This record gives sequence, C-alpha cells and structure tokens, in this order.
Amino acid sequence: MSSASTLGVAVVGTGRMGADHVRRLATVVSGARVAAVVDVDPERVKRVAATVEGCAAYTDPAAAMADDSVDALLVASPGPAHEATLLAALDRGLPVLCEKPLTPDPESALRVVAAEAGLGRRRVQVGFMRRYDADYLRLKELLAAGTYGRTLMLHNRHRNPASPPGFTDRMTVDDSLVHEIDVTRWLLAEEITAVRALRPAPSGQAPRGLQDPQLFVFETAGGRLVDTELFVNCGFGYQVSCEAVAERGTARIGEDHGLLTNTAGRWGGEITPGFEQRFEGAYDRQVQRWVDATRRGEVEGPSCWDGYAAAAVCAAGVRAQATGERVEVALAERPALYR
Ligand code: ISE
Repeated sequence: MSSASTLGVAVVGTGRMGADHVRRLATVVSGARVAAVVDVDPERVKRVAATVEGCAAYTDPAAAMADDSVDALLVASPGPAHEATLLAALDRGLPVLCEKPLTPDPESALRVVAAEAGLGRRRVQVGFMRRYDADYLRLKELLAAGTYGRTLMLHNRHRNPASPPGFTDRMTVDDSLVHEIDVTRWLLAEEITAVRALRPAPSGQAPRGLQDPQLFVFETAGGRLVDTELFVNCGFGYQVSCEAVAERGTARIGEDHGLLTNTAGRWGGEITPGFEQRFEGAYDRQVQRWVDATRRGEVEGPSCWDGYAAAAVCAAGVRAQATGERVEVALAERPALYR
C-alpha cells in the first residue's frame, strides 16, 4: 500500500454507480481514499475528480493502474469494458471490487476466472451487494441453520419504477435478473441448472419493444424451484422481496415500509425510489468490508466463479427469453481455487 494508513482506490467508470462509489469512499467508508477516477468522458472525469481533494483524473484504466498512489480498483464502468480492465489488474496483482456483471457473457467471464486461477490466489470480489443487505443476511442465516427444515422454493419480486433509456430484453436479464440469479445460488448454496421465461400480457407503460413484466423460473441442482417476477417499469417505486418456502415454515424479506403513518382515515408508508436508497446499507457494508479485507491482504465475498456462474445462467435466461423454451445452463468445471 502506498500509504500505511489508507487504501488508495481508483474508481473506474464515473456514471451513476461509479459516482455513488466515489461519494461513498470519500465520505462514508473508513480506511480508504479516492486516489484516482477514470472515465472515457474527459469532461465528466474531471468534474468528478474535482469533488475529491488530491484525486487524479484519467481516461484510460492503464494510466490509473500505473499511478503509484493507486493500491486497488473499484470497477464501475459498463460491463463490456470489464474484461480488459480485470485482466490488466490481475496482471499487476491489483485487488479489485468489480460491479456486476463480472463480464457480459460466460466466455469472457471464464477468461477472467482462468487468469485469476492461474495466479493461484483470489484478487477480485464481484459486487453482488445483496449479500451484504441486513435482511438478506438474516434470511441466509435462517435457511442455513435449517430451522424450518429444507428450503423448497423461493418467490422473488424485483420491481423498478422505470427502466433507463435503451434498456433491452437482454438487459433485463444481464442487469436486473442477475441479482436473483446470484441470490438464489447464495441462499440455496447450489447451482441453477435450467431456466424458463414466461411472458404475461405486456404493460402499456413499458417502452416500445421491451417485454415487461416477465416471469422467470429456475431449477436448481437439488430440485428446488425459484420464480422471479421482473417488472422494470412498474411506475410506483423500487421493490425487491424474497420469500423462502421451507418444509416447516416460510420467511419473507423486503416488505418493510419503514415509517408508517396514520392520517385522514388512511394508513401508509413510502416505497424507496431506487436501488441506491433500498440497498444503501448493503453498498456501504460491501465497500467497507472490501476495504478492510484488502488492507489485511485478503479477499472475501462473491468470487469470479460466482460472476462466471451468474453469466452462464444469464446466457441461458436470454435464450429462454428468445425461444420460450426451457434452457439448461452450461457450466465449466470449477477450478480448485473456488471450491
Ligand atoms: C441495476 O443495474 C441494478 O443493479 C439494480 O440493483 C437493479 O434493481 C436494476 O434492475 C438494474 O438495472
């Protein structure tokens, strides 16, 4: 580390998530400083760098990696740019927290897995932040303890108020459903083996050409079934919930409304407007834990294998979406590093 006291982080990509991580590293997380920011847009990167004292601005990740004050990378650039950045970082032995997706397809994700496995030690953590959400952690603990017997099914709901411009059917899988894919693998501790995609009557609020809502069904290696309603233009707020059905009980998270009001003959509460608010605590915990582990010279959390496995299920999901058929997931052999 360049400074004994803090981890110098280069944030690669300063769009919606990247800018939020810059703010988080600069004002919320302890033990780190934003040493550099990188973006292909030279104006935007200068603007973001100016918000943090002593922060350098680059338009090329390689230049940031060569900067002596940079000890680690937080990658939040668009998915297709991840592979080149990750391979260069692995080449230099730099620790990385990489926003999901690891890469947008299983082939490139497998190349990253192979590069890290070749080093013989983990360097990369993938930003599946739901694993750091207090409610998901409680659910994981309950299911792992087996208190209600074996888990048989999961019912997920994933609703966004509106999809960003240019959002495609494929992105509903790669950007949105990918969270339920990771949560399923993590909560049930087994791989997803097949995917089906169903199309209910489309909402009139969906942008032209986008199938919305959708219903996905996963089968897992242990014969469990997991369904997910994905509705990315629901219009009313951001809602993510998960109900686990076990042999002797059920458990549900994501229904809490925070402040409840009673007035004028009605009771009510508020729905979070977006994922930054809903998962604020999870993002903070994820980045703090990454900084702490990195300063100890360790890597924890979701691995490149998790990123690859999610990409493989996404590929099956996209085919299921296009064909209407049940599609089996093709998974490579898991390298020893990730067993
Ligand atoms: C976005 O990229 C995210 O990661 C959010 O968590 C998810 O809810 C949203 O649907 C995605 O577009």
